Amino acid sequence: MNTLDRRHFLKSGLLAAAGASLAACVPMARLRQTDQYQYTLTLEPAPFELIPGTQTPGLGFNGQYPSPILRAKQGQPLTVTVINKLDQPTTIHWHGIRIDIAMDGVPFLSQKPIMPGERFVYRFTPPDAGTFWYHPHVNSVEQLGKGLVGMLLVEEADSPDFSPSEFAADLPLMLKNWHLNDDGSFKPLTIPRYAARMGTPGNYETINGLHKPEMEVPANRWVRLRFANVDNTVMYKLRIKNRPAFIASIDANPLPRPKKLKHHTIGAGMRVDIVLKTPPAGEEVIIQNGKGKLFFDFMRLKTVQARDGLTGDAPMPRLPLNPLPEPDLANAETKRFVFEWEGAVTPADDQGKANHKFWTINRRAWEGMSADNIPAPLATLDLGKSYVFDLKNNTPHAHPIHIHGVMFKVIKSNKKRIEPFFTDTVLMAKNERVKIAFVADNPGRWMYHCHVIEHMKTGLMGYIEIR
Ligand SMILES: [Cu+2]
Repeated sequence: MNTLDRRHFLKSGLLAAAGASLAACVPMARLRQTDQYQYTLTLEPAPFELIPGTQTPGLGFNGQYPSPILRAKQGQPLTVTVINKLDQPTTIHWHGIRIDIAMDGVPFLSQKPIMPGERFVYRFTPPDAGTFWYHPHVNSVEQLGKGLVGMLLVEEADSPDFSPSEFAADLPLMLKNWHLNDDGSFKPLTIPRYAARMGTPGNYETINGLHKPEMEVPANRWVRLRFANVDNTVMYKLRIKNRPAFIASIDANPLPRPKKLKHHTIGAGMRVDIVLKTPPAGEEVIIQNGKGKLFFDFMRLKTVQARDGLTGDAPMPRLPLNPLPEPDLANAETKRFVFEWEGAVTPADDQGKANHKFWTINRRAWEGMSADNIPAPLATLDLGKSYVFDLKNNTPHAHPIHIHGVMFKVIKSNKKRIEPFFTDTVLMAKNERVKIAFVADNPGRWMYHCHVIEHMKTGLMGYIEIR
C-alpha cells in the first residue's frame, strides 16, 4: 500500500469487494424474480479523475468511470433503460449477446438513433453466460474513446454442476488506454495516418480506470479474472508472471477444457476469463502486458487470509458450456471475404470535411448509412443454414473481426494450429487467413466489422443479412 497512493488502494479495494460479493448475491438470484435485472443508464458528459489530481472531460454512463457493471443471469430477462443526455444521438450495443435484432443497438439497421433528451428501453434475455460488454454504436471514436464503455456479466444459470460461489473472487477487469495530456485533457482520439495503420493508440493505460492498480484477493483460493478489452485500438498480451493460470473462457464461451495460459492476446472488443489459484497470504500475483517480446507489470493481486472456513484444496471450478448451435460443416456453404488496405482515399463531403476511406471488405469500403440509405449487405444468408466464412487479411495490420447476433466457431488458420473454439470476435494477424463457421439461426441484419474503431470508421465494416 505504501507504494501506491491511498485513492488507488481504496478504489481498487472497493472493486475487489464488489467482485467478491458476486458470490454473496447468488441466493437472491435464486429467488427467480423476473424483474430483478433492471438498470438505468444515463449517458452524460462527466469529469473523471484518471490521472490523479486532474480532471478529464469524459462521457460517462451515469456520470462515472469505471462504468456501472451490469449483472444479469443466463435465461432471465434484463431491462436497461437508456437515457441520452449527450448533445448527439446514440444507441447501445450489447457485444456478444445473441439477441433479438430489435435490441442490437445499431442505428438504422436495428433501431432509430436515440436523440438527445430521448430514452430507449432495451429488453432481452441472454441465452449465454459469460463476460460481455456494452457500448454505443454511434460516433464511436468519440463516444467509446471518451468513456462510454462498460461490462455486462451474465451469471451462469443455476445448475447442480457449477455455482459461481466456487470462485472466491470474481474480478471484472476493464482495460482501456486513454488519449490524455498531462493535465487530463484529451489528445486527439484519431490521427488519419494512424487510422490507416494500426489505429491511434492512447498513452495512459488503465484497469477499471486505475493505472497499475493493486487489488486484494483471498489467499489460496480459485479466483476468476474477467479481462475485457474495451479500448478503441490497442491489443493486450496478457500473462501471469508468477503463478500457473488457465484460460477458462474466450469471449464469454467456456472452453471444453481450460487451457494452460502462457500468454493470451485480446484485440479491441475481446474478452478472456483467466482462472488461477492464489498463493498463500502475503504473496502477490503479478499480471503483465506484453509489447513485442517484452512483458511489463500491469497490475498486482495482493492475497489476504480467506475467512470462509474452507481448506483451500477444492479442484478448479469448471464453467458450464454455453448452449451454442454446432455448425454442420459437411453441408455448410462457404463465403469468402478479403480484407484489404486501399490507401488514402479521402473524398470530402459537401462541407469540405474529409471522409477517409482506408480499408475494404471484398473491395468495398463501408459507405455509412442513414434512415433512407441503407447499403446492400455483404452477404445474405438463409435462416437455419450453416456457413463457413473464409476470411483473408491481406493487410499488414491485425484486425479483431466481430459479427453481431451470432457466436461463431474458429476452425482453421494458416498461421497457427487451432483447437476449434466459439467466439464473437476473431483476432486476425497480418496476412492471416482464418475459417470460421456458424449456424445462421438469428434473423436480422447484423453488423460485421473490425473492432479497431478507426478501421471500422474508415471502411472495414459492413453487415450480413440472415433471412
Ligand atoms: Cu481493423
